Amino acid sequence: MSEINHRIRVHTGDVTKLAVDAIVNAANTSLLGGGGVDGAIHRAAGPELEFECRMLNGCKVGDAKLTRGYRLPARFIIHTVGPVWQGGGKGEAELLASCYRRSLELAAANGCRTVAFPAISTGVYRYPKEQATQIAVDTVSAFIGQKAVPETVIFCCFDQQTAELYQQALLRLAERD
Ligand code: AR6
Repeated sequence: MSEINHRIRVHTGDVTKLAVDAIVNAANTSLLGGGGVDGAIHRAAGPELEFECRMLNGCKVGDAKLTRGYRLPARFIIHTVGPVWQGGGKGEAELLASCYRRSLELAAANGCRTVAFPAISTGVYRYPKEQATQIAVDTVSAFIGQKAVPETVIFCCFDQQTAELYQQALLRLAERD
């Protein structure tokens, strides 16, 4: 197992429960809340979160913005906007990779040692799960391979099937390195 593999974990459960330095939100360009993990994060963080988000003037697809975590156990929330899957020919892969990179850059800039990601774009935005998992693992491993911070990245999967996809991708990564 490579050093990078030791810095990546897979967790099955609700990302709003994790006491980490930052959790990542799969938001939309308005940053004003929605369904899925975004709705769960806004409900758990409380109304102060939307107040701070209103001052951010939205977020572009592939970019990320940081807020406080309010009532969450996590100190910060990094809001990123994944691409809507449109068949794969509209730059979706590069935009999804950019979500992970920009989120990790913000985490590093704010001294976050542990960051937890949900599977961005794989719900309402319909990105095929296997492809999205590969992009998440490749982008995160390339980033942390170059940087000491974040020390640990958690892929927080809502269901066991998604967790298994991540475990398989991490196994391939370990075999490759
Ligand atoms: N913890 C961890 N993962 C979760 C949770 C949770 N509490 N809830 C859902 N997931 P989605 P998207 C998983 O739809 O595809 C919103 O309305 C879920 O099983 O939340 O990027 C936004 O406002 C799936 O694997 O995000 C946007 O409009 C993954 O999180 C839009 O949805 C992402 O599903 C973004 O769509």
